[in-house]
Order: sequence, then structure tokens, then C-alpha cells
Amino acid sequence: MYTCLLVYLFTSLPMLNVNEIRKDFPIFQRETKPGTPLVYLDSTATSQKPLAVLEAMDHYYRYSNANIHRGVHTLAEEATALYEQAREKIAKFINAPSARQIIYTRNTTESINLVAYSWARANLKAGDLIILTEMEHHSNLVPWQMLQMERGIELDFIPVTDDGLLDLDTYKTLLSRSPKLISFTHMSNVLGTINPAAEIIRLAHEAGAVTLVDAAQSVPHLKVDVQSLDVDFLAFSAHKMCGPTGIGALYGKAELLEAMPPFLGGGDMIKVVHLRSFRANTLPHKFEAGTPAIAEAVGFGAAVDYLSSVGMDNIAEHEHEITEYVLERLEEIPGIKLFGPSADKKGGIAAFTFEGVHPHDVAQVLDRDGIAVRAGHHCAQPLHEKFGIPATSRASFYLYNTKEEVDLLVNGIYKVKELFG
Ligand code: C6P
Repeated sequence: MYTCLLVYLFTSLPMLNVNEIRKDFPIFQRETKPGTPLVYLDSTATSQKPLAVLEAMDHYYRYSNANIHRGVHTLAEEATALYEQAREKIAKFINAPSARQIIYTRNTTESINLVAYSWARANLKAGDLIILTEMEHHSNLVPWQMLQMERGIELDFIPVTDDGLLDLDTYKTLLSRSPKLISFTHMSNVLGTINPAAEIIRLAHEAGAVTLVDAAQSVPHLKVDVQSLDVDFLAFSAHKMCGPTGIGALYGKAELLEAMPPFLGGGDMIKVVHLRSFRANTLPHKFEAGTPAIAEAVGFGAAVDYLSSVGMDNIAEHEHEITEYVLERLEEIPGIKLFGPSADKKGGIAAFTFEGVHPHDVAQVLDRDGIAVRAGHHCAQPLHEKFGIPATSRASFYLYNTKEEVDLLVNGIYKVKELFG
């Protein structure tokens, strides 16, 4: 009987104690408008930061601040150890075989550019095909368009269906043209679609192509395992996963990273320099020129510790519940058009238009009640063009959001309706 009771208690308990989690984030103590709590529904743009991250960075600056890999004094050794320990944590978080396969960059955008400048310029020539998708963020479009202009490589795109999914039949047809690279987003920052990354990668490998996954929106919200995905490159940003801005990571398979030329030249990325030549450093330092974002790396490590302590499965489960709820509530409102698939195929993102009201006006009216949503094309202009709209309003959710906040969003939209008739 006790076992039954325990099973009942555990299965009926919420995965996350969101009220406790919210206490970890100092920003939720403030009001952006007097008398109204902050309802932060813009984590897809950047997440809020828990105290553990703020304190780790503060502690580093107060007690261990020094440059890394350069000095033998105590502070330099401490700073180096903290910087490299964070890399180990990040590697473990995505199940990378080794920390030397984690390259610190400024963000997802720089990680993708690193692959475009180093791997692609060393391996691709005019006429070679790169396959992207119609749902890419500009960060996974423009670097390849620049390469197209410079090298004459070809670009083609996996279409997005009306439901906001990738058309995998067309993908299979595109693969028959022997592409060299498939670069795609794991989770759309507009539709929320979680793409079947393992399948896309398996098919790409069968066709002899290299794969790059833009994981800016997946690593913060889902358990991502680079070895089970068998992905060649994976890019993500700390600031979307409770960490600081100014730092991100590129994971790469060791044999690819080893063979790639350096990206930026300068200090730390070299073994030896003569007046007319240099020898590049070993991984991962080969790709990390100049003094890096040391405090930010420490914060990145603390963010990974924080997310791991909450549990990525718990976070995904909580966000799934919120997503189901927000889609259900928004669908009730006459004039709302939602973009993207059903909750079982997407993460916690609800992009919508509201008949007769510009998305910016929606966001501005919501802001009066302290509700932060983003409006615009969300750096995915071609996707909006595909749906024949210039912009959407977008509410996005993370581990600290509640169903009560969804209700506040819905009430806010009814106010927009009153205001604009
Ligand atoms: N999307 C959004 O509001 P950076 O800026 O480099 O950290 O991340 C770029 C990026 C790349 N890919 C995807 C899928 C993204 O969502 C983003 C960032 C933010 O949707 C800012 S535009």
C-alpha cells in the first residue's frame, strides 16, 4: 500500500518546483512597471541568470582574476584552472568525448562562422552544394551566402511545410545531389519545431555529407548528446542557457577540428612564432586567439552546473506542459493565428499574429503590464516571407515560467483586443 502511495505521490508531483526555481533568479524580485510582476516570456532571445552564475563570475573577479595560459603565479593558475574546468563541464553536458573538442567562441553565430571560415573554405569549391532549411536563423544563412558570393558554392533549402515541419521527402531528393554540408537548426526560434536531428544526420552521412547543427535553442531546453546524434559540428550560446552573454561554444569531431586551419590569428592559438611563420597550437587552443572571455567561461560552467542540478529532463517536461497550455489558451482567442506544429513536436515557443494589430503593438501593449514578449522577424526573415507575413509576436518559455504567466499573457492579449477593437 505504501508503495502505491509513494508511486502516486511521485507521479502526481510536478517535475519542477517553479516557485523555488524563481527564487534563484534575482531579476524576478523587480517590477518593470509599478505594482506588476515581471512576466518574462522572451527566453528565446536570452534567458535570465540564476544567482549561482552571477556569484561564480563575481567570485572569479574578486578572488582569482588573472590572464590564463600565460602566467605561473597563483592567480594565473587558478584562472586557467577555472576556465578549463568550465570547458570540462560543458563537454560533459553535451556528452562530448573530450573537452578539447569544445571551442569557446563568442556565441552560436561565431561558432557557425568558424566552421564557414575554417572548415568550409578549406574543403569546398565552386559548385559544391550546401543544404540549409527555410527555417534558419540569419546566423545559419548569411555565413553561407557570403561563402556563395566568394566561392560560388551552391545553396539549397529543405522546405518548411504549412504545419511548420521540415519536408523530409524533399530533403531525401536533395541528398541525391551529393551535398558537402547539411547545416540546420535543431529547434526553430520562431516555430519552436524540434527537428529530427538524428535522422537528418544519419541520412546526410549516408550521402557522404558533413553536418552542422545550430543548437542555440535546443541545448538550453533538451538533453543533447553529440555522440548519440553523431553530429560533426554543434553550435550553441551560453546566454540562452542561464549563462552570460559574450560566450558560446562549438563542438566538433576531433578529426575534423584537427584538420582545420586556425580561424583567427594571435596569442594563445600558436605553439611557435617566427618572423615569417608560425605553428598552430593543439586543440582546442588553436581556435582561441587572444585573451578570451574568462569570467564568462566561469559563468558558462556555473550555468551548466545549475541546469544539471535541476535536470534537463525535468526542464523539458515542464516546458512541454507549459507549451500545451499556452497553445490551448491562445487558440481560444478569436483573431490569433499560431505558427508552428502541435506541442508534441515543438519546444516552448508560441509565435503568433493577431488579426488587425501589428505584432509590435501587441508587444508594446503587453509591456504596459510588465509582460515581455518579442515582436519582429526574430532574425528569421526568409521564414516569415515563406508564411507571407513581415513579423510575428513571440512568447517563449523556460524553466522559471508558470501557467499563471500564460494566463496573464492571455488576459493581456484580450486587453490588446479592447484597445484596437
Ligand atoms: N535567436 C532570438 O530572439 P547568438 O545571437 O549568436 O547567441 O544566437 C544566434 C541564433 C542562432 N540560431 C538560433 C536558432 C537562434 O535562435 C539564435 C538567436 C535570438 O530568436 C536572437 S535573434
